[in-house]
Amino acid sequence: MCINPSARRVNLEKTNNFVRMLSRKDFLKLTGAVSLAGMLGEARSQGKLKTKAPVVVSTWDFGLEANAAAWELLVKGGYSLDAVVAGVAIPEKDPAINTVGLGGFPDRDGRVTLDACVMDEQLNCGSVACLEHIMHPAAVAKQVMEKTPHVMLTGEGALKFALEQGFKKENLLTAQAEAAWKEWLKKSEYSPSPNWELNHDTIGMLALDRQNRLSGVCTTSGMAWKMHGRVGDSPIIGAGLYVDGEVGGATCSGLGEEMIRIAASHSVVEAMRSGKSAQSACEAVIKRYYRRRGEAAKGKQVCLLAMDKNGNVGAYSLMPGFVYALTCNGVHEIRKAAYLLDA
Ligand code: SD4
Repeated sequence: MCINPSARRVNLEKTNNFVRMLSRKDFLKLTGAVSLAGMLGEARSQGKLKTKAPVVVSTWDFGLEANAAAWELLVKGGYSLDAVVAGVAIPEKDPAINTVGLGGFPDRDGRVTLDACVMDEQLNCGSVACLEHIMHPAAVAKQVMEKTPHVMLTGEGALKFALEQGFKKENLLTAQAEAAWKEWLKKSEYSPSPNWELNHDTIGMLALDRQNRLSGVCTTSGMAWKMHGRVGDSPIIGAGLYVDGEVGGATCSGLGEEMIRIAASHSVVEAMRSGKSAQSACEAVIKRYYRRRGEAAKGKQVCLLAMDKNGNVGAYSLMPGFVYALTCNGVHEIRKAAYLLDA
């Protein structure tokens, strides 16, 4: 079931425009960065350099603009946690993106409810779930982490806290999202299908800063037309996001219920801890998921993105279609993830 084919097109057009917008000066900077990248690669292979910092990676094509915002802070020596929250604020405030923040598709009752979490290299973490009326749930999650003794606030409590922190109460249901919801109401069928990527586009982002501090964020409006109160994987520490500065971090996108079952992000980090690369850790977790779930996994999508503590990145999904945005050495690029099953 294709919930809103135009949503994806909007994202791709925006990505292309963003790449086109790079000026000649930017291009020269990028070209310079490429030769610098070559030198860095050589130094690394000679064992002189350990990390690729700064580096930032995020899910999906809209991650390109989000990475650019995070990158601005990272190159100035900013903290990775600030960078990831600033990065995802871009899609969160974009009304044309129907899967994150403002403009997110509502639940079956017409309410836009948002899930988000953050985590840093020291295992500090914060989360909000089923938060209404606040455009930047990731920033609220960071406040939960920094200003409360708790990890997670939900619903009314999360909203009350956000307002106390000075966040503005807003209507997040755009006219376009409301029209799509009213169209859906005519049949009121909810059945996640293999065309999942038109329905599920969470942004998860991981960044390593110049001081080799690794942080992550995950933010989403969750599944369109979900039951009111449904919480996905995205605000669950260990499912939608996990970071351990000793090892690396992971985040995910796709059908949240499946990610929660396998504590997906935590599983990837633990696989890296046991010696796997970021790439083979993602592959091992998806393969184990499929082996354990078999028929029940058919038609579902699970997408994993990881970065180890040195900035090496891995990505893998169950089904085709998962892309991610990588920014390293000042070069912004979209990469296709490898996958296990054909559609
Ligand atoms: C959820 N995992 O709420 C989220 C949706 C998603 O890409 O990932 N979209 O289930």
